[in-house]
Amino acid sequence: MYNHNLIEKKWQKKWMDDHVYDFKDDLTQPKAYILDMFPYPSGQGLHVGHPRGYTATDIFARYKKLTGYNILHPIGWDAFGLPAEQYAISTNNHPKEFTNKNINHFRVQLQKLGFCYHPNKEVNTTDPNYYRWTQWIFTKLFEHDLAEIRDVDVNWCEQLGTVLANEEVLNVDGRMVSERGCFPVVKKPMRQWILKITKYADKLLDGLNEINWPEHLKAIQRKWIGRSAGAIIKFKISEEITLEAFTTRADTIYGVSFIAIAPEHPLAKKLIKSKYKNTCEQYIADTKTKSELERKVNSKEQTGVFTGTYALNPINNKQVPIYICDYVLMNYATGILMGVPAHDERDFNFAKKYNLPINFVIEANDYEHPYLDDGIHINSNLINGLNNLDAQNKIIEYLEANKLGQKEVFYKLKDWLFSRQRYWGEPFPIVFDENNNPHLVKDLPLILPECINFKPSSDGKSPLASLDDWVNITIGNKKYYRETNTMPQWAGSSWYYLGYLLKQNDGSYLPLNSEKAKKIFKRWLPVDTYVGGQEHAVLHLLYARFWHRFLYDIGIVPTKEPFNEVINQGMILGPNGEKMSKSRGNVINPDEIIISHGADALRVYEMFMGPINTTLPWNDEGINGVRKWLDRVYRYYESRLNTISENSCDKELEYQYHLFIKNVTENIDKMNFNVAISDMMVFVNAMYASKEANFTYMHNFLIILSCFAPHLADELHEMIGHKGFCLFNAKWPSYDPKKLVLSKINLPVMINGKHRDTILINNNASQEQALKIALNSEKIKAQVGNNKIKKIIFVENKILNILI
Ligand code: ANZ
Repeated sequence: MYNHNLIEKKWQKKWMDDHVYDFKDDLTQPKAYILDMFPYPSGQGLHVGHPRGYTATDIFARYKKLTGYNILHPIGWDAFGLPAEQYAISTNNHPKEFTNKNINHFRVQLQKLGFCYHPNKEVNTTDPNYYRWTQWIFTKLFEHDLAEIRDVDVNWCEQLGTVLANEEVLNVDGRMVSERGCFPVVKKPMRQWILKITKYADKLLDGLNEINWPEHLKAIQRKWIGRSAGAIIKFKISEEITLEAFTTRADTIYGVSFIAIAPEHPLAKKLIKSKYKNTCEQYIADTKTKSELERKVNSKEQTGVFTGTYALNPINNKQVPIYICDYVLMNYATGILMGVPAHDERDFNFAKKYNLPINFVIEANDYEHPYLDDGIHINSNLINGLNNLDAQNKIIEYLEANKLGQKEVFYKLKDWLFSRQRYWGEPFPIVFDENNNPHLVKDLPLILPECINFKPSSDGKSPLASLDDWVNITIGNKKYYRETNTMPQWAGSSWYYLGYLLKQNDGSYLPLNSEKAKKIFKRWLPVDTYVGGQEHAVLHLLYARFWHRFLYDIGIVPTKEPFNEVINQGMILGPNGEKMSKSRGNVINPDEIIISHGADALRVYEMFMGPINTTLPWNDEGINGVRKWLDRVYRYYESRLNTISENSCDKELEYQYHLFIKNVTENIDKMNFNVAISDMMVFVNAMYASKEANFTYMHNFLIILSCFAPHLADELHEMIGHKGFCLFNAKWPSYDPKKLVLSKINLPVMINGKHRDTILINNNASQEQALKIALNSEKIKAQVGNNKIKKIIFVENKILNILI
């Protein structure tokens, strides 16, 4: 058994001392930007899930480097924001010192895994030199009318003492809870900063067509953006009041039997006739206690109350009753819908319950259930005989011509709620004047002030609000007060892949808007391969795409999209097949595995478990097996040290070698790392099976091994005579296709056209050689017996037919 502790420490020190992994740009080489989703440095340190994606990118980056690319493969710290702060609070620490301590711990852990991250490219979102540019991007968004302060119904989380973005709220059994910590979330009106991501909805949709992401990931983003094209139709009540309903099914307009308005709609109260006042007001009050999710999810039972008012259907001037219904959501489209029970599930349930007419306007086989599909329109004067799409177009045309409605597009995507009532985030570069108008602070960075009392409060005020000296300032002789909310965690992570490119050796950053930065972006964007967890499908990946597209629009970056290829790595479950968690007691600690089995074994095991995108349980026997294989590799080199030579007479081994290089290269290129490892295993068996110890094969095998087990590979490389050279700087071996011809082949032997045996002969063997071997076979001997051979038909490498 090799001593992994000794070997791994030795090589980590050498790589560090020799600056092996420092980033240098060589413009003569093509670039490969291989990115990991950077971690937030929690106090718990790395778990075994982290090295899965990180090992995959490490292997790929090393492979790219060995095949002649200039690689950028950086890491940094997503250190502002809720998770880091929450953890600091729960362990009674100040986020600042705590974050720095955790970063140091994470860095050491990553080094122990032998990753080739560039030490001179690390970024930290809490470094004022970094967040100066986070703030700068905000100022640009503000200048372009994409950031504004607004009264909004926010997701308020009492336990976290802050508001949350829609993307940070989960639906668990119909209840709204925070993504972090699973705490209850309620709707509450507050004055908040929002970023107008909805203005970018179409650009974000179009951009998806340009990039090489897995289809399911694109589908998640499309669904989240939720583009709905339809029409707004005007239902007149009186000269003063008209209700505007949004529909994606204008073709069903002849089937409308009621109008439904959201209980929160400002017009709702105006529609209530005195006779219905009590029931309606009670209903509106009851709705307030229901969450949006409850109203959406509870799809079986649609309820509502009649207002006593009617509206005119503009297509036929028929009177339709108006109901207040909680299944109509105020914050989607216009908050008013036209009810068509015959062709919509919810409207159907509603009509049944309140005995409203169910008028079919599309032919159906069965008139007992709503008909939702395409079909021939009936009972619809203007559009009888047309299918859905043609009917829709015709109705919209008619409505537009008569000013009764118009085409409209709505999105499920909401503007991005961008402020948090927390301490640990970037301060907004904003001051308000005496009239509460916001103004930009141009002198950046605006440093986050020291704050002893940093814990969140439940009154909705940010901890920074208590710092009177900081909050109140005088500019000229005018009084201003500062914005005291901070930015969410997603701010710093929305552009960090640009931050790496700007990071200088002296720790400073090139200005994001400089000409030099532009040149670097031109060379290095987009990110070629981005690996991370699927939990970021609609959070980070959407926000970062939005910021990037904005930076493209203002001429900062040259590409529309930031990440060309995204790969979601699967999770590693506990040995019992359940998600790893402290409470389940099934957590595997990578530090312990590094001590017991070594970092190389952990890396190879995590890649050998299965394809990178699959979720799999940890298995102790698996890591033991991998370690045994690494020992087998070590023993091979150790035992052949004295017999290594350049000679190669073993044709079988030569063939195996070229086949190995071909297969392993193709598999690494496709990121099939588990298959690449079995290619290595097969080749090690072939090396063992040969009497020869060929220097070239042994050397080139180590170059490939160095991607997976870099410490062991460098150690063995030194053992076979290369002192002081690191394989990181080697050149990927190539194979010779001419050598990919088998040295032995199986030849079928027929007697009188009937298959009798298969013999092993040399490749391209002659008829005589083949016949000689065939006639030695017991099966063939038994057939031929004493018979005279009349004729022989032989096709080289294909067949031998003996006629008797
Ligand atoms: C009439 C109709 C007839 C509809 C029919 C559907 C089928 P998506 O595709 O999700 O955008 N709707 C409109 N505003 C709403 C709101 N604020 N809350 C809840 N539902 C609302 O859905 C659009 C459809 O959802 C609209 O088209 C409307 O019902 C309803 F056979 O109008 B439809």
